[in-house]
Amino acid sequence: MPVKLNSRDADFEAHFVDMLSAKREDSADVNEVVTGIIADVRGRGDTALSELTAKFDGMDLTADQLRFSKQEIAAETAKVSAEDRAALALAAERIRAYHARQMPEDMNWTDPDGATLGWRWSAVSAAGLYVPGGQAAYPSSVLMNAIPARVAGVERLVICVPTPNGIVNPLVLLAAQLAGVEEIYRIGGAQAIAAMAYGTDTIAPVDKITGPGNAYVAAAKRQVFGRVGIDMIAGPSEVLVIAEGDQNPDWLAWDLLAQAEHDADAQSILITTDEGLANAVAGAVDRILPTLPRAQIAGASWRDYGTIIVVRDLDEAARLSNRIAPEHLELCVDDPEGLAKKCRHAGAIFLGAYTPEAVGDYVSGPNHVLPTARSARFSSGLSVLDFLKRTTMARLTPGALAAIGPAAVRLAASEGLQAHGASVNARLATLNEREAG
Ligand code: HSO
Ligand code: ZN
Repeated sequence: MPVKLNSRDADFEAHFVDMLSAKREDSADVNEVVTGIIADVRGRGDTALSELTAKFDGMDLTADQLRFSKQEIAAETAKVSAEDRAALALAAERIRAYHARQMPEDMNWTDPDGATLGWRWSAVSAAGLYVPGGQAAYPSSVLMNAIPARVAGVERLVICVPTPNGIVNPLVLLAAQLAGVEEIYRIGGAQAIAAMAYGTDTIAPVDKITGPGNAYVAAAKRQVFGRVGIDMIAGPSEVLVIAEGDQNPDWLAWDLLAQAEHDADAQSILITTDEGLANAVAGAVDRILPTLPRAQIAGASWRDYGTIIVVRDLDEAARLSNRIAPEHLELCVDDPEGLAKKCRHAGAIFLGAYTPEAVGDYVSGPNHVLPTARSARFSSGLSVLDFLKRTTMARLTPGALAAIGPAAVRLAASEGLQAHGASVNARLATLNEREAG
């Protein structure tokens, strides 16, 4: 049974804290296995990749078969219906347009001391995108990872996707094609992450690895971090819906179930000011749930983590929402913009009854790779910034060095760093001589 809470109840705070601190994922400790796999790929390269792919994915591949050929990609993508292709193309274009607006500008100014300062953005040279195989292979996630990289200006993009027993999702390959990715390898797991981080004879290493994966992939991303950049380690997905009494209970039930069907560890929460609506939504979920093909997954999520909270007013809803810091926040209220101003900690906000999260998962444009497990308190969803880095710039005129250099000399002396001070002083001395002469 989902948890039902009322903020007027005396024990509400204790129950709410329980809900916040509930651990939703018992991620297996796979660190040792992953360390072994990474060492193996570093040591034996493509030979290890072929062996591990035979072992885990039941595929016997020689090194030159690890990469999908142009002909294979063409043959697979040709299987996609015109309707699916058009839908994916619309999604790709909308995601591209949204992310194009995220590109930050370089800055440059001259301060009163005569120092010209600024910073410049540049893209990482090569990025690797991990795409899970099987059921969790979402073509939409390929677009959400690859398009921001492209928009940022990443020159080389690589995809690794396992094909257990040869099973390929043609839509994944089409999404890659729409995002302009041609370098695709049929490898998965920790071995794919190791290959992208360290490189093999066949796969040149990348600088940044993004994309979701199972416990092995997550552990591998953690272990190669530092050698390469990574995006984030995503936990199970969550939605918080805040609704007023006049909302359609069926619509809200579908929204909660859309989240629940992702994963038995996913969490769907409804906060409402109206007890009647709370009951109506709970009833609608119970009615709809058994009809879903993924009823088992959604049912487990709703039973174990589903939560309905009745609150006094929307201010209280916003305060609770900020404590939850949900990955997705739907505001099904009359003044969603007004309420959104009070909701600071959320990965993505969906305003109004006609903006279900599902539209954001695919086609609205913002990224669907978002901070989970309350990490929206301090982090953001995937964006072009994840594929860019900043280089700071400074140029001093002789006058600027004369003005601020002496302070550097002082600080160098206080840190006991003689050469630092001398490097500035040598120049100041020349300037003084020039002035004297
Ligand atoms: N809601 C998921 C993304 C997704 N939904 C992909 C459908 N496909 C995490 O934001
Ligand atoms: Zn989704």
